[in-house]
Amino acid sequence: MLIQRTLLAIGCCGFLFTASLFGRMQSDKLFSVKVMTQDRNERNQIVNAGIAIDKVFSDAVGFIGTNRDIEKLKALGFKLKVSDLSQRKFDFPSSDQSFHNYSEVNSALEQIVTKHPNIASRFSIGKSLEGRELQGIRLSGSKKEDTLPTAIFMGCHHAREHLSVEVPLKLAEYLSDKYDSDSRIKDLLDSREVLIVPMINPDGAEYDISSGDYKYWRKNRRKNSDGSYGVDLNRNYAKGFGGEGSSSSTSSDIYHGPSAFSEPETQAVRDWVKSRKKTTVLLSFHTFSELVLWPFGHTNDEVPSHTDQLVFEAMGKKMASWNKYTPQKSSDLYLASGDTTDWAYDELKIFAFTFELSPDSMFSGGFYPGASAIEPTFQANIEPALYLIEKAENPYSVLKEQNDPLKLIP
Ligand code: 0X9
Ligand code: ZN
Repeated sequence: MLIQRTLLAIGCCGFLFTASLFGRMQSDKLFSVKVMTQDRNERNQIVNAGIAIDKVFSDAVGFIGTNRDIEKLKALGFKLKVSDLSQRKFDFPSSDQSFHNYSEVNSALEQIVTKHPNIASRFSIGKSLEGRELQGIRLSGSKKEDTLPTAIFMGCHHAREHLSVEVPLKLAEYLSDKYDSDSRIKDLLDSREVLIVPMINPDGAEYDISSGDYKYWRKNRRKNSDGSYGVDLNRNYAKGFGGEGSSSSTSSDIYHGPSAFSEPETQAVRDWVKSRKKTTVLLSFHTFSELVLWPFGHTNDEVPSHTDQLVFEAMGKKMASWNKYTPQKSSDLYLASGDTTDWAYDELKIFAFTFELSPDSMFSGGFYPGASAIEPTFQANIEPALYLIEKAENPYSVLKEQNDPLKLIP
């Protein structure tokens, strides 16, 4: 079967990765790798080898990895196309300055509160491993906590996914700026709580930009027992912990950590989300690939409630009709165990989604698409976000609307 795989004819220059990785140890050298795959089973074989897939194509997957990853996949019989990232210098477009680092995120949140003290307040859900406050913003016309239906938005579980910080941050600015002038937003915020934590993994995000070059860093900055660094926060939640699509190898980009919720960042999310008892919907922003994903991701099984499955599908497809992303059940992409949304749904019955934001592929900038991607990506996701906030009142109402011919008219 492997012999039938054809090598994709792509020249190295076809890759648009722009990373200067001088100073890395030889063993750390990074490669962009395209692996020819025929189906989901083969994609799952790859994640089970400890690889963090970045992009799924119809006939291949792409990832950033080391020589060890490449050798593992070769031993499994996969055909690969490898491009050495160290040959490429990262070109710093001045426009990348408009991405927010950790302290800029906090200043931006503070500015919103200063501008809109009537509806906005800051909060912290806890501290990162290196002691950074995991800061968030609460937006609501009501001062009373935990009385109104609540929608939660999070960004940046993965360090290098900087666009996933910008979109929830812009959402906070948008909602607060429009409150006085836009009756739809005013009505929504007067009848809901919106909680936004744009940077769940500040240690990783800061590390990724710490040398002036992007480091393609994904995990947090846990020093593991063998001296390697990082736990994949999106493999560290409890549901399906340690299962398919996660790795027990500390050096893997999808290392799940020593136990479920071993990391302060995921503990903070767990305790905070659990404490917000009126939460019905949640959206965790990631990049990239332009996908709308819903549980389960750790198993090919459907969620146990058929009604909930229909709600996930209806909401996911509706949101995808606006941002034009591909809607699908997470496990149809590839299996990944221990992610935020499987836990939030399983434990708390929250309708929890993952968005893989723009760009659509590594050929259009991958994790580092440049700041020109911020505004269009945000614009594409305003309507999905407002829809989610609206449906926080009663997610099950989407089933009725689906059958209501009047609501089918856009
Ligand atoms: O693998 C992940 O954690 C997410 N993709 S990313 O490229 N941002 O790392 C997807 C998580 C949910 N997906 C699946 N269970 N397949
Ligand atoms: Zn991610």
